[in-house]
Amino acid sequence: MRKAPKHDIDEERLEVERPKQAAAGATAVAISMKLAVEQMGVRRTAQTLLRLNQADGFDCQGCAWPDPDPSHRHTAEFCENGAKAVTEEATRRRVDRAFFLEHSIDDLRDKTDYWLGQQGRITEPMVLRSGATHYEPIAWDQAFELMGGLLNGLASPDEAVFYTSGKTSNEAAFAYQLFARAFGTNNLPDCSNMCHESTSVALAEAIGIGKGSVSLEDIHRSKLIVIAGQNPGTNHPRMLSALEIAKQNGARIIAINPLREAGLVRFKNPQKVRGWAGAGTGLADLHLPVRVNGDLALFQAIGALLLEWDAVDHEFVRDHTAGFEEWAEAARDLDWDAVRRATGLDRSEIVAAARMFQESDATVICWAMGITQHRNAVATVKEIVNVALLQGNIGKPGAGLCPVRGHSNVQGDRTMGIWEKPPAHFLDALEKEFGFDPPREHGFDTVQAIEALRDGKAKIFVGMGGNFVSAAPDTEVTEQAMRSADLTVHVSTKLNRSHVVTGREALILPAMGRSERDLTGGRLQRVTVEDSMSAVHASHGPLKPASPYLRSEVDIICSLAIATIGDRHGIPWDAFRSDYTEIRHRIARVVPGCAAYDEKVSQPGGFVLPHPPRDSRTFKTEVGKAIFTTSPTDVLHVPEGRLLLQTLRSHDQFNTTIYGLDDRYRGIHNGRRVVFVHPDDITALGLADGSVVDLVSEWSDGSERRAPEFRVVPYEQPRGCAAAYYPETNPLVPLGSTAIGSNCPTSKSVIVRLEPPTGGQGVESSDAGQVEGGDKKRTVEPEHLS
Ligand SMILES: Nc1nc2c(c(=O)[nH]1)N[C@H]1C(S)=C(S)[C@@H](COP(=O)(O)OP(=O)(O)OC[C@H]3O[C@@H](n4cnc5c(=O)[nH]c(N)nc54)[C@H](O)[C@@H]3O)O[C@H]1N2
Ligand SMILES: Nc1nc2c(c(=O)[nH]1)N[C@H]1C(S)=C(S)[C@@H](COP(=O)(O)OP(=O)(O)OC[C@H]3O[C@@H](n4cnc5c(=O)[nH]c(N)nc54)[C@H](O)[C@@H]3O)O[C@H]1N2
Ligand SMILES: [Mo]
Repeated sequence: MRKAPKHDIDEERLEVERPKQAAAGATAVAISMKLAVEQMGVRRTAQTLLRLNQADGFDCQGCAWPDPDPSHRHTAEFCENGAKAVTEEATRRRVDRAFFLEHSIDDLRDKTDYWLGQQGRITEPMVLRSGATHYEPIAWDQAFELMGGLLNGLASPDEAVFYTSGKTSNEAAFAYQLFARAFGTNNLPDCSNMCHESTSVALAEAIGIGKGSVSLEDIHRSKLIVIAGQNPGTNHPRMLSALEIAKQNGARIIAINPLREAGLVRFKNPQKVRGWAGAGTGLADLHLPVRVNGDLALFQAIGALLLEWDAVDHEFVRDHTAGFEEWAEAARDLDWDAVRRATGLDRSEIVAAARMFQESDATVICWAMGITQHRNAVATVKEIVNVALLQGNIGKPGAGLCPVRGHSNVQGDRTMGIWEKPPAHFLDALEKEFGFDPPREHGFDTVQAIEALRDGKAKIFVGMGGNFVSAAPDTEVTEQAMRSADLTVHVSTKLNRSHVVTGREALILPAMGRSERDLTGGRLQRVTVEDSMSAVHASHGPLKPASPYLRSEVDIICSLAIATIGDRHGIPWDAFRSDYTEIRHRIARVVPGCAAYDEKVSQPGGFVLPHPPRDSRTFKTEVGKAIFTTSPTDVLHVPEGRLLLQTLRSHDQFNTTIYGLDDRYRGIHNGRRVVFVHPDDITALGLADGSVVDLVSEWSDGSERRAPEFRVVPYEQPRGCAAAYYPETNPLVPLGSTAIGSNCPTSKSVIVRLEPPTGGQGVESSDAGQVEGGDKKRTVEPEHLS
């Protein structure tokens, strides 16, 4: 019997309690074990979790946080949420042909992402024929034939879009981009476009490479670790172990976050006996409750103070940077009133933080989605770089820039060429290796792909993993765009919303996951991945695949290539899928830093890719030096009676995959449709703890978007800010609202009003109800002060 809630909100069961003051500990172990044993059984649980993140095991599908070097790994080198991610994949539940016979597409469309995901692993390829009410089985060869036929029938290869989510291995990613380019397009959007794109753009411009510059060892040896816009207790729990070591070595920590997240306050290490019962390690020495979107101004202010105090590494600035004088001039002129309005912080709080920078000669700055998903995100990351450059905190032990990536191989996918804007040197290398002329014009990123589908300029969508429909902004527009495609194809492990909001025809191609033994071509295959700190290593799964009909992503891509372009360009697809070593030999010749790739990944623990700023303080920017960037201080203006909403993750989800309905550290149980609001704002808006409201976003073109029925929960944070979970809030983020320079959707700054439920989705209310300042159509534009 499949039993699951149809709606993720259960008003009667939703419970709210006080937020927690510490992360992990014994509860975390108990919870991960309970879920794992329920879905995998005892034997499979032991078999799986003990191989996780071991040098001879498989890489966790959870986050991209690095593993300690092989000699320092624990027997259980995983966290609660890693265990959940593995359980989700290694579950014994199945979605088979009987399931699809039982559930029509209309029926499935009514289910939540949570329900869909809980049904289990997909077991065989399925097709939704034009006009059909149900998915039906299809043989693999016929599926490839169908795809190949439609792809070849396009007026131009640019009418196809090849999306990637960040779990795809390096081998699969390399083969996928090669196929797309050999077919003739650079339309290779990926989840990165919604994630760390602002980081990649800013770092490439400022330091010449779009990746972070630290190793795990640097974190352990750092004197000051700054964690901005990141919630490691939930999203990168193994980072807490590294922070614990750093603390024991004397590091101090500053947390910059509108919310006081449990994982930033105190950590009880579940891998140590002491951690189960004791008080744990206190982490953050200083918490700056910055207003949402205030980080640009905050880092400008920290920089200005360091300059004023002459806490500057003059030698580094002189030898390795450009643009200092211009930046310093702006810093001296900083508008402190604007800083106060943007950050919501007192000058004394910022001074306290800047003193900690001044007193540290080895600072690491970490950041994630709280920084990258804003209109000013690229400028903010550059401001973080300015502060690091000022004190020479790059390319020295214990110091550096540490963007903490999301998906376990999102960084590797980009290294392998999953990029709609490939650099010319990469295309030249492809051309030299494979002898064809790859397309040179830039392709669509995620937002452009949605626009192209919406406008009929793209007609086929292929998703290598992921859940495009739920992850992308502006749900209604995105769903409409997908529906206007001729064909949507998803290579997936589990069912999700993207399988039920489809083009005229649709395919679900079930893939093996990373925990599974890959015997493609009759050989035991391994794959490789790259973590957030540029370390590349091999991964092979221990488990029998969920069904004998699953194929590996590499196999699926190579088979699709054969069905679509055959031996055009003479690319040996068959050899690639019979032995992935053949792909690694090509990676070695095409991808910078990957010479002798197959040999290097064979060493236990793998190898680290070159990073010129980290390795030798070399900056391959336009001017050959690291660049100080000067940006205007901006204050996001929020009209009266409105709140600035950030959309974030609960403790029980991996992106659009919902594991359960609790957000333990924030005190939420049995529900997800909650909106966290400051107690005084609740009163000021005429609402009460427990009121049910619609969230309505208002945009500069006068249009509105609505997400219905959220329960108001009082929660400590700066006045005027609010928070609610993604993906329930994705309908509120307009497609056109993206970061300047990176086109990343602004999922962390959405201006909303809260109003009594209208009882219908997308219905415009003419009544502003209890909300004050009911001038609904007011234009909302960031106020730029310079
Ligand atoms: N268990 C689990 N692990 C995951 C994921 C998951 O969903 N579940 N997702 C993976 C992925 S793809 C990613 S990208 C990462 C995401 O990891 P995070 O970036 O930690 O994810 P979010 O929940 O979006 O959290 C953003 C944090 O930024 C804060 N924040 C919001 N706005 C601002 C702001 O304006 N300024 C500052 N300073 N802070 C702000 C929020 O309060 C929150 O603490 O995690 C990865 N790991
Ligand atoms: N409002 C708002 N929107 C956001 C964000 C936010 O903070 N707020 N965050 C953004 C971010 S940071 C990201 S990274 C994106 C995430 O966007 P995506 O990466 O597209 O979404 P996921 O939810 O991670 O994808 C989950 C699906 O991947 C499939 N899958 C899982 N494992 C495998 C595998 O091994 N192989 C294959 N082939 N498929 C697999 C399963 O079918 C599962 O349903 O969402 C973005 N959207
Ligand atoms: Mo992400």
